[in-house]
Amino acid sequence: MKGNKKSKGKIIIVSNRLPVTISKRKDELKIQQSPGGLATCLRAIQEEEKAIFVGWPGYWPANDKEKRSIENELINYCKSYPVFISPAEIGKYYYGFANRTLWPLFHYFSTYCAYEESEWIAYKKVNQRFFQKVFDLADPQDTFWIHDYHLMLLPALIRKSLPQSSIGFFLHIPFPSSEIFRVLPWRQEILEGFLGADLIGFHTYEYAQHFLNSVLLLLGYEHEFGAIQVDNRIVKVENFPMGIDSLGLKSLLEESSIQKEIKKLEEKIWTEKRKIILSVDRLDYTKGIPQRLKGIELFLEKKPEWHGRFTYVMLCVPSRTKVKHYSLLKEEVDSLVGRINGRFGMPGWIPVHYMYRSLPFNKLLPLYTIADVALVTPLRDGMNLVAKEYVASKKDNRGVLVLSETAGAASELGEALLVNVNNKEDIASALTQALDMSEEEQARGMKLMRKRLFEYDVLHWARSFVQRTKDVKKIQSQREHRKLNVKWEKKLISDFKKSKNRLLFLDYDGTLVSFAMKPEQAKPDVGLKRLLFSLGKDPHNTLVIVSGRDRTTIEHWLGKVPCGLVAEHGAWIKRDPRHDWEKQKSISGDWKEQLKPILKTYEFRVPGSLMEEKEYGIAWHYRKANPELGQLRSSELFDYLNEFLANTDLQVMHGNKVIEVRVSGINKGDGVMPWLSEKKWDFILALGDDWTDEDLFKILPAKAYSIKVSYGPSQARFYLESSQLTRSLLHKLVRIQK
Ligand code: GDG
Repeated sequence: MKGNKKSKGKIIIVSNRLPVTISKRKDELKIQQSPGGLATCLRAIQEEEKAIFVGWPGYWPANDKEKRSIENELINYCKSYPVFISPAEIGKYYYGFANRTLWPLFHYFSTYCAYEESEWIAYKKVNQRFFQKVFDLADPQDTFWIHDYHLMLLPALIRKSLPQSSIGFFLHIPFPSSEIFRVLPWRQEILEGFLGADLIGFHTYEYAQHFLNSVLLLLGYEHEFGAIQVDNRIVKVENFPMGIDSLGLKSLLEESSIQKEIKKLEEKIWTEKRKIILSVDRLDYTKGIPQRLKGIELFLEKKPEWHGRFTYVMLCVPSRTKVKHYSLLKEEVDSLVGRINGRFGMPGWIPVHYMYRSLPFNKLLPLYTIADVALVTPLRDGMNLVAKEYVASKKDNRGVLVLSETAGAASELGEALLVNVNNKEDIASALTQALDMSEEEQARGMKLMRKRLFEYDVLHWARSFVQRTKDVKKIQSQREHRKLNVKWEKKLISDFKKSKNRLLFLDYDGTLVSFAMKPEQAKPDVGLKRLLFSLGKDPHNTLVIVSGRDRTTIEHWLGKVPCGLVAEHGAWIKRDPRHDWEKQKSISGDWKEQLKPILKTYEFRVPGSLMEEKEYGIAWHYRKANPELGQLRSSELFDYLNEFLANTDLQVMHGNKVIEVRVSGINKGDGVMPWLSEKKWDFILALGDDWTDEDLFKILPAKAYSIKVSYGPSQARFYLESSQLTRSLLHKLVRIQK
């Protein structure tokens, strides 16, 4: 890593492919623009100042000299830093794991997936190689923007070595439902890879939800409005629908060579008097090409009046030809085209004009412009930029887009004719509707879609993503300031040392012990008891354990420790081991009988969850339940109970994997009052991890050391990351006493 601390920070854009590709012809190296949606986007944001690119240049140099010359050339030509990957590695990492495992799985083609250990190893190795490259290039202020499914391990690799860095990750393909994702043997590593980022972006809200569900189901992390707490960081998950370079496309359309090409095509159409239907895709099984052809075939069967009156121009760009399913698809498409043209073609007319090649964009654009209908019918597609480019090219607002409802673009282009690609009737009738549509109706839809595309173009997309990544980092660093760091810990210890009247409030679960699957499993170990004894017996200390547990359990576990006890969140207090329990408020427990059947129903509906009855409260724990179901049902129960108990003296709390009902006015703040008001203390320490501890934190004097034992919003002055760190802090205090 470079040490240039003065740098204001650049954006390091990392993707599998660089926006340019190197090739060698007749001993001469050529630099060309890379094909594909991502490359289109990268070129558009190249103008963003201080952005550099890291990626594979698509070429393996013959020797070191050639390697160096490529490196220099790419840096000077387009601020691109190549990561060289050998042909053998490309076979396993790119054609293998990325395109034989991740691509089909994420597009719901799970039966096409190969699960090859050696390909996974290659994937890890290449991600590591990318890491090394970005590590060498990075300055402390830089922002990383990592793209797509080839590099899902990279965020965590960067996070591990550069913990303070600002990292955004964007997935260009769909994120599948957790039921699909969970079949991946390396699902955990992949999710952990993602979570190295500060911001994780998807094209649609649905993909983001699928991701959040997988994280919950497989790693157990809940989220709040798309924010996941990972160790001491917040990771935000949001949707950023990618736009296209609408303005670039508009100005390209005005170029005279393009206008000439458009005119030429229009004259041909005018002579032939045929409507043009267009499709443009990589030849990929996700693009629904055979399904679309079957839809066309049905249309031809049902609508003889259209025979000879349209041409379907089908541009298929060769893609991943080394992967078996792609060559099989090619055979299927060839044969379907042959069958349709054979069945319906006539002298002077063939219905499907099939081009299996790539076209330069200046040839593609005139095709968009003259097409009456665009057929964009993927079975699954992250976004689909062709649909957007088609609409953006329609300056005169003429034309109809037929769009698959399973393309990410469908959530933004609702005015298109949306179809279910698996239903050929649907495609055929959308085609009829499109070809018959009046110009007024075409214009109505086009205008709305175009307005959106010009407002939310690719630069808007890129800028908002990068800005959001930086924002998340800012939130992180604001929270970071509250950490009980070495400096503050020293101050706490020295204040402790100087003081003679110390009051120590310690929550139990999550603060002194980690959470256990069942509430009764979290009993104190010998080490903890010893630690509490040492703290409690010092005459300068008044130690109070402040718990939500029932008084019998807490007394059974800690009754002999020289300390005060608060049970059931303040319903009961015990001044010291010699005193009896005192009731804080006179309350009847009759209401519990009414609530028990409700909580029992939830216990039954959510396997693994359990109801716990306390003397003055009742709780439903779901730590052991399926995380997704637990989260869902707990929100449902929480809402239900709040409504049910409105205008009563009861309150509902949503704690850490628990919903609890108790009498209002009983809380940890009130529970500790007898100690707090007893005398003037010269040192107060309060440690707690949960929502219920907030009542305690907020009544403490400003100088008290209130510490939340987890990262998240709190009234506490400081936070610590774990119960282990709590214990280590307490051990330091005990050592001072000696
Ligand atoms: C991935 C996701 C997501 C196509 N043929 C030619 C050509 N193209 C250009 C188009 C368009 C791009 O390629 C295709 O973009 P897509 O979005 O349709 O598809 P993917 O490449 O699979 O991209 C996709 C995208 O990432 C962005 O996030 O939308 O869902 O799969 O720009 O114009 N360009 C040229 N000649 C061609 O023959 N020059």
